[in-house]
Amino acid sequence: MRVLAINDISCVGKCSLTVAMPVISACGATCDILPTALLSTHTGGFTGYTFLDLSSEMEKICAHWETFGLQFDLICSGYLGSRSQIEFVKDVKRRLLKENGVFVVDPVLGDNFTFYKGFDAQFAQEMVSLCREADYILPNETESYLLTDERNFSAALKTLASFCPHPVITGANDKDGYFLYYYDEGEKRIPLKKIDGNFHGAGDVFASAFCGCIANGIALEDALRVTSDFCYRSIARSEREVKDRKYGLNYEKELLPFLEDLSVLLKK
Ligand code: PXL
Repeated sequence: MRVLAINDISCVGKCSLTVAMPVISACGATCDILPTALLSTHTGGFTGYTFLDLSSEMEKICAHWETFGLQFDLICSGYLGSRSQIEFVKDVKRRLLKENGVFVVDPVLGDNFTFYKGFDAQFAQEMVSLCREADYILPNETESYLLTDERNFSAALKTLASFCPHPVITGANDKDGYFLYYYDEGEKRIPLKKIDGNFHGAGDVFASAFCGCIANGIALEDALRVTSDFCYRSIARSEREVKDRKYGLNYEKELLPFLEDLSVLLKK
């Protein structure tokens, strides 16, 4: 199973590729990478970070892979630095995804009902056009709002389902609790345990573990349940162990129990 993770390298802060590579590899899949940008840290909470756009390298890297016919079973995209990169990812899907391959889009746009630095409404609209090409999309509650302009989760999910067959809203604060919403021939909701606060990088841990499950052929509901459990345990551990939350989740010691859950599903 060969996975391509398209995301940035934030050297410090445990997000994007520094999470995708260990988590997807631990699930037993090959995780190749197409880096979109190189940053000294992520943009959420650090100041003075460096940012090197890698768009021109991305084109050359893909052209080289085509010379020897490289193709992927699953492509997942995350943080994209510009509207032209979104266009390019559509092109990568057409050129490098196998015929029955799976395309997962984490529409990284923002958190706490605001855009991350450098993103705006026009960028969100471009992200909608990428979501239309995906099999699964993984917005958080802020991103579900920024993509649909809808704060009601049932309504947002319905709009997201008009973009792609399997939207997943990864954590939704509803009147009656905290839920994961997903669409699988109709609206489905899984209750989640909630730890208050903002945990940077949690979306990347979720997306990576989810892709690891899907790459192994795990059914959607099972994949969402073990992925959410892994995220919850990683957040709970981080709440205890991490003083400064911009440094990301301490997910590493929760990998083993997650892989045990995954191996039970693989024997099903
Ligand atoms: O975790 C999402 C993310 C990924 N990559 C970069 C970011 C962020 C969120 O702030 O800044 C560079």
